[in-house]
Amino acid sequence: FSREGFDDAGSGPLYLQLQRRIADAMTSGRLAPGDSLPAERDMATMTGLSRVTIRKAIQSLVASGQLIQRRGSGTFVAQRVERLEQALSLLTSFTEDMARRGRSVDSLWLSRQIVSPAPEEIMALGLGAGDRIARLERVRRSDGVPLAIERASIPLSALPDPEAVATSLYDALQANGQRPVRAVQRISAANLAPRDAELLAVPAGAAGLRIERIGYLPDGRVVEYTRSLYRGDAYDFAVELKLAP
Ligand code: 16G
Repeated sequence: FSREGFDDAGSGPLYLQLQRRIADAMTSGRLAPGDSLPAERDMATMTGLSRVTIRKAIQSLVASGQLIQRRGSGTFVAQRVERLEQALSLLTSFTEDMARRGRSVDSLWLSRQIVSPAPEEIMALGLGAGDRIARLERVRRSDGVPLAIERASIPLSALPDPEAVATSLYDALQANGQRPVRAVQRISAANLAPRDAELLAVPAGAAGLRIERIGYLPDGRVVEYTRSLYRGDAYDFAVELKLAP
């Protein structure tokens, strides 16, 4: 960003001129998704505009979702995603879903621990007194774009070593002969709290889908209790309906 080209007459308010210039840089690819913008102070020096003007231009791009502001670390170009259509009737893993689409996967681990279960985990997993669980929390990404935050609770009988999960939880369960064969899933709406929005690189308060999956083994025991937050701008869930009997 330089001083050149801002004009006091004719081209509209200065903040709009700057806003247009930032938007052009995003369209042309000079500012790519995930790139950070210079600090407000530096932008003021570069452009000769006041910090108030800079802030106004940035705020309106933040409000329209084109820029993301993170406390303490600055302003970034938002990552746009193509929407993914996901069948609701198939019991697949995130890794399989993405592989089928020819997309890469990786995870940002938030935590991976053996812990004493919370009351809701004891209920969901049907555990006995003193049982411990593996709790895995990660941000699931595909082609570098964060799509979901997942918190999985697994009985230690099915996953004695949480470190055994390299990429796919279901692969690790499969290796122990403990992959779920049936699951019940619940989806509800949620506005993303600031911390979750930050992890998913969307504006705070953006629409999300809270998904809870309880996965069962052939003998009916619960092997997985997973709570996820999916980006609302990234997923369409689709299911085929049949006439009620
Ligand atoms: C999906 C499942 C999640 C499961 C994970 C395993 C939903 C809402 N969630 O993300 O319950 O734990 O797949 O994926 O579909 P992985 O084998 O790639 O770790």
